[in-house]
Order: sequence, then C-alpha cells, then structure tokens
Amino acid sequence: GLIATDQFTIVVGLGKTGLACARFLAKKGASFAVLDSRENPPGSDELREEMPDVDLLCGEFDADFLSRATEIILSPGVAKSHPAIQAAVAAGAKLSGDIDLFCREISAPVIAITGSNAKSTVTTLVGEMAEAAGINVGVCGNIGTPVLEMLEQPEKDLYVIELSSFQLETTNDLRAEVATVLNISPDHMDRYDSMQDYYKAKHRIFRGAKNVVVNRDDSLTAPLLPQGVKQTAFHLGKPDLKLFGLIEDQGDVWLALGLDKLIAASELKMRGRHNLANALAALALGQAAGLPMDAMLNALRGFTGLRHRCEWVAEHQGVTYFNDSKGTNVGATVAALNGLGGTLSEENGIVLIAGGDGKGAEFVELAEPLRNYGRALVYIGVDGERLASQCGDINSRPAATMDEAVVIASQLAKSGDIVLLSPACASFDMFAGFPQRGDAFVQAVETL
Ligand code: UMA
Ligand code: ADP
Repeated sequence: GLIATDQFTIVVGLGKTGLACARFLAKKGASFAVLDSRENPPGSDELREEMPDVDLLCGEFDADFLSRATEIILSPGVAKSHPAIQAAVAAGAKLSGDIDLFCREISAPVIAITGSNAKSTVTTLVGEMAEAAGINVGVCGNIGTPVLEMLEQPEKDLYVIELSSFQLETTNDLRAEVATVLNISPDHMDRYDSMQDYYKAKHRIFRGAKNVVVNRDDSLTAPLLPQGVKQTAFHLGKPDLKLFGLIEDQGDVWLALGLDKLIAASELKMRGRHNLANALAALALGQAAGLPMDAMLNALRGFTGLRHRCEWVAEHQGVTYFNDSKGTNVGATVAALNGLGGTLSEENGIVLIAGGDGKGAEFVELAEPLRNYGRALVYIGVDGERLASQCGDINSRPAATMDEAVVIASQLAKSGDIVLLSPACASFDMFAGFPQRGDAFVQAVETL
C-alpha cells in the first residue's frame, strides 16, 4: 500500500541512478517510493524482485503525491524544472540527488570533475594516476557507475567522480578535496533555458571545495573563490609555478610546470592538441590531490585514450580514419577538428562526418575550424541538413547511413587527409547510443 507515514522519500527516475538509490535507501530501512514517467522503466524487474514492498508508480508524475514527500531524490534524466517537481519543492520537499546521499556516507576525499567536454577522458586518467600511485581508488559517476553503487564495496581511499550538469543541479553539499570545470561550451540546450543556467549548474561543483583547478584558456571555468581555497591552473601556453602549460624546446613540445619539463608531448599516445590540455588538467588535479608526480607521468605514458574519443581506426589509401563518436556537441567537434587539424600539413584537410540529433544547438561555430582544416563535410541524421547549412561554403554531401557516409568520405578524401567522425550531435535518431554509432563507423571503414 502507498506510504502512510509522515516522513518519506520519493526517488524520481528508475534508471541506473534510481535503482542504486532505492537499494541504498532500502538498506537504510527508509520508507520510500519510486516514480518514473516511463511506462516500463529499466530497473523495474530488479526493484520488484529485490524490494517487493516498495511502490513503483509509472506514468505521468503525480504532483500531489510528490508534494507530500519529505525528500525527493531526483535522477539526472529528470529536469529540476519539471512542474510537478517544482510544485513539490514549493510545498516544502527537500530536493537532492544521489551525489548528496553518497557524500554523506563517505569520509575519503573526492576529486570532482565536470565540464562540457573531456570529462570521461580526464576522470579515467586521474583514476589511472591514482592507481599508479598505489592508491585504492574508486572511479564513478556520470562515467557509468552510479556513485551509490560504490558503497556496496568497502570504502576506497579516494574517489574520482565525473559529474554532469544534471547531477550537479541537485548536488548541494559536495565539499570536494579538488574540484574542476574543465571547459564550458553549449550543450543540453534542450534542458536549459539559457547558457547562464547551464553555467550555474556546472559551477555548483565548487561548493565547499578545498582546492580548485581552473582552465586558464576558458574564463568560464574560473569560480568566484572564497578565501582559503587553493587554486592551480592549466592552459596550452607558457607555464608558471602554479600553472601547468607547454614549453617548446628545439622543436619539441613539453608538458611543464614552472621551468620543469615533465614529459614530452610525443610520449603521449592520445592524439590531438586538445588531449594535451586533458593531460595537463589531469596533472593539475592529481597534484592538487597530492599524487606523486612520477606515478602520474607513468600513468600518462601508458594511457592510450578512451574508445570513441579521437580514436585512431585505420589508414586506407593514405587516408587516416578517426572515430570521435563521443563528440556529441559543437564544442567537442571544434576541439577534435582543431586538435587533429593542427597535425596536418598545409595541403591536407579533414573530411568531417557530422550530424544527428542536435539537441537544439546552433552549429555556426563549426564554420571556422572547417574553413581552416575542412576538405569536405558529409552530413547524416535529423539535424544534418541544418548543420550543413551553418557550416559556411564547405563542399557538403548528404548520406542516409553510416556506411554511405564513410564511402562518400573516402571518395572525397585525398592522400594524407583525415576522415573524422565527430558528429557534434547526439546519436539517438539513428543509433542506440554513441558507442553503437562509433562501432558502425569502424565497421564501415573496415569494409572499404
Ligand atoms: N527518464 C524519463 N523519465 C523518468 C526518468 C528518466 O523519461 O522518470 C529518461 C531520461 O530523460 C533519460 C533516461 O530516462 O533519457 C535515463 O535517465 P536516468 O536518470 O534514469 O539515467 P540513469 O540510467 O540513472 O543514468 C544516469 C546518467 N544519465 C543521464 O544523465 C541521462 C548516466 O550518464 C550516468 O552514467 C548514470 O546516471 C550513472 O551516474 C549518461 C549520460 O548520457 C552516460 N549523461 C549525460 C552526458 O554525459 O551528456 C549527462
Ligand atoms: P565527456 O565525458 O565530457 O563527454 P570525453 O572525454 O568522453 O568527455 O570526450 C568527449 C569528446 O569531447 C571527445 O570525443 C572530443 O570530441 C571532445 N574533447 C576531448 N577533449 C576536449 C577538450 N579538452 N576540449 C574540448 N573538447 C574536447
């Protein structure tokens, strides 16, 4: 029967996060119910099996029921601005998320990482750096493992948490040992009223942080600092004592801090200049958390990058193919174009495969890197034509499938060129997700 007590919690959304929240609350003996707007949400079977007494209400949210809750734990897939959620908040329900619940439980330090792009790359890298230093580390959050799932094991000595703007909307009390916003460019504009709202959500990561890491190349990443918070920074320019950067010496580029050359860029296996920024960010985060430099550099040397992020796929008839399927917003694709374009010689260019579900974005910022490095554009997906219309006067051609896109791209590319899949869009109009889209690209390249 539906909850009869005065004090109860409602978990809104039963995806990975909601299920982990339900398991956590059940273990605590809390009285709670679960709501999901989907008719048959993922996790229902597990919930019914493991917690048969917990009510699961599917379909349109019941604002009256929500308004009776003491606390609402909101999943990242549901907007805080949903009218039923707002009504409940107005009626006095406390709104939080899985990150808040997690932080109340642990005493180990947290390295918290957000940004419009490069989150997963930097989170993974920092995790590997900690591991290389012999630290028992947990890597979790938006990267895939809900934070509360970590509590099913003994407490770690350090948590590296990737946070999305959605998760941060409901995070009130993070108090990270180290926090960073890696970069900010428009994304998820179908969920935010303005860039200002998106920016504000991201900056909640700095609440109560002891150390912050700032990207000096992106002023939107700098927090308003309360006194006593230590700040380090990184950028793709000259370093100083508190600024990780690059030194050029006899034609070689080095990652450096102050006058110390730490590691040659040529030793990194990740491709593209944007990945130098990611390596510097990871070093700055690790240093702020007290990780030893040697271990961090060893981890950097061994890190080949994540799949679907400017991933080298093949060379075919002098053309190199890169899979950047995780490039799901304009900022990511701009970074991939500039990052890889910088490695090309004068006469070569990039054939870009882009398009998909644009999530309400504008694409005009693709025009400049395409003017600098673009050979041609092959566009796919529901927003492909709109994307192409905003990319200046580059030679552009439509394709109906990934196979067709790759064939057309291979015909447009000249020897020495790059063919890059970096869609600047979500994949859901054609694929189950970015991994499936990337796999389709790789497969199409292999059958050329
Ligand atoms: N949904 C509804 N009704 C509901 C609840 C959810 O329609 O009542 C929909 C959402 O709109 C969304 C989907 O269901 O499309 C999943 O939402 P969810 O909150 O159930 O998601 P989880 O399965 O819990 O996964 C979430 C993150 N997903 C989102 O933020 C959408 C995962 O990040 C994350 O790995 C996981 O928690 C563990 O922390 C995924 C993601 O796409 C990878 N993140 C976005 C991104 O990286 O751009 C932010
Ligand atoms: P996120 O988890 O934030 O989506 P990923 O590490 O998965 O970040 O990278 C996603 C995409 O972001 C990459 O495929 C690439 O196109 C782009 N990207 C990588 N590094 C950067 C950077 N430093 N600045 C901007 N975009 C980047």
